[in-house]
Amino acid sequence: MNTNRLSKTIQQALNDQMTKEAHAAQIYLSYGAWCDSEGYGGTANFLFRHAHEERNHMMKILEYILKRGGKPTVTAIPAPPADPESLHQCFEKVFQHEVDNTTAIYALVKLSFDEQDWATWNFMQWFVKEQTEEETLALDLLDKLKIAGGEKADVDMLYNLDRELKDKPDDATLAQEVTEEKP
Ligand code: OFO
Repeated sequence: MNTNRLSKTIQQALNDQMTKEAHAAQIYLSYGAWCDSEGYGGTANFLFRHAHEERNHMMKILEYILKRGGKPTVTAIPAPPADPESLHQCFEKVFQHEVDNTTAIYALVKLSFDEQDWATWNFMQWFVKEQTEEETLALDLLDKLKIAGGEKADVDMLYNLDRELKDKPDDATLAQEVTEEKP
């Protein structure tokens, strides 16, 4: 009797996404290590916390495959990309990474829709919302750096920005949470 409620294609796609989340954690770890080695300890702290979040995303998918009667396969994680050359480039890479991840999440949503696997479609909605939040967070980093002067930001500006990031909340406010009283 087949007790796996996931099709082969969906299970494979979920498994690939699980590895992508582990890869994302490595990317944040690696950028965090670069930041710290360059003296941006506050930004490193923010990125290390984010690496932890990505591992949680990985665990959610692993657990989902198991709970649907499937079998996750833990594979090797690709190496993170090369170090950034500046804080500005680091934030750009973070933003681009999140956009790429959103594309992968949307592909999984579409696949589950096409297969009429509503359980997986429903599960993936959590990730759709999470990606909106993570793109907002990454855009916010770029905005803050833009105000500080972008590539031309001076040492004082970068110092203050770095300190601010140490305590930056891990969650962004989404548009649907906004009210007139709390824009
Ligand atoms: Fe950075 O997000 Fe996972 O899914």
